[in-house]
Amino acid sequence: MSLTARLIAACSVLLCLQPLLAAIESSTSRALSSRQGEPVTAQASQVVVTTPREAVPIPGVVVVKLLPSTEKVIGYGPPRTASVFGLSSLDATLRRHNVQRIERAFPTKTAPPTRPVPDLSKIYKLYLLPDADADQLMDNLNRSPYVEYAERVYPAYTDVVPNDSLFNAQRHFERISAAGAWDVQTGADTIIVAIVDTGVDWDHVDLAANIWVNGDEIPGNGLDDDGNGYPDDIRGWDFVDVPPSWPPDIQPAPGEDGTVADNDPDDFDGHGTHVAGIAAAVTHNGIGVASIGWNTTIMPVRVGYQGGGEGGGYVLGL
Ligand SMILES: [Ca+2]
Ligand SMILES: [Ca+2]
Ligand SMILES: [Ca+2]
Ligand SMILES: [Ca+2]
Repeated sequence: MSLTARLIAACSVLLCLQPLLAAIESSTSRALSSRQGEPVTAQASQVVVTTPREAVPIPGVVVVKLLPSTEKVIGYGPPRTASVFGLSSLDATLRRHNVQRIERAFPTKTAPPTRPVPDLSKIYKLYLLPDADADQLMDNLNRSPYVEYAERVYPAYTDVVPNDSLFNAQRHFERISAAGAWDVQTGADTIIVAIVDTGVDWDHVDLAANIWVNGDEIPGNGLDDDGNGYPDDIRGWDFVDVPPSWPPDIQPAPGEDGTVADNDPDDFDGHGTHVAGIAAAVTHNGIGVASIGWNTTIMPVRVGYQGGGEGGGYVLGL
């Protein structure tokens, strides 16, 4: 096998290598699996989605919009304390459901608009006793020939917003509507994402709490306690083992760990740490950045290195 085939090199930045990284990720991830759970990439079928916040209508309130023809009959609205509209069949429905009060939903809109804008003057809030059957009233009103629509009122929840100090500078979350997704779920530490890259700065203050821990491995005894083929792999693995026979321009950078595979997948380049932060920096901890995965678990897998050439980084052809 030629050197070129064994070593895939030379993107100006390692971002160019993400498709390759994704392709080799699955085999590497399987190699590092443990009884704690298989590492996974963020595929939708593998993510456990929690139940969204249940939408519960506000009790005792129904909103109704009258048809324009109805208001021509009854005039433009009752006084604020009224409990009837002044139209016998409609009022009979309100009395049957013990409607206590009628108010305009938009108090300043007391007449139809003179411009071509939505007519808010025909929308009313009906207040019932809290234990009244508001759904039944809504159904009855929707069958009335005087009503355009009737509906329940639901509370509007604010989106989940993390408190990380740099969150407001992370404009990409807006573009993917992340806050809305976080209302549904914010990740889980049971989901393990293998970051197959240049390693991960695993003791970084905004990553350390989310780094995978191999609970089946006894650290520091030189043995492969969990039998997965990697001794002392307590937080991932470093596959970078560039032989000295390779050309100087694709050797690891001076001072960079890169000639012997080992159990320390630390990052000398920075790219893998950046990717890990996007996926699962510790989020809502008041510092640093937010991530998509909040408290999702990161498994550092080092297959790339900084190198001393001009390409910006190299990835091993595994
Ligand atoms: Ca092991
Ligand atoms: Ca061990
Ligand atoms: Ca290492
Ligand atoms: Ca953070």
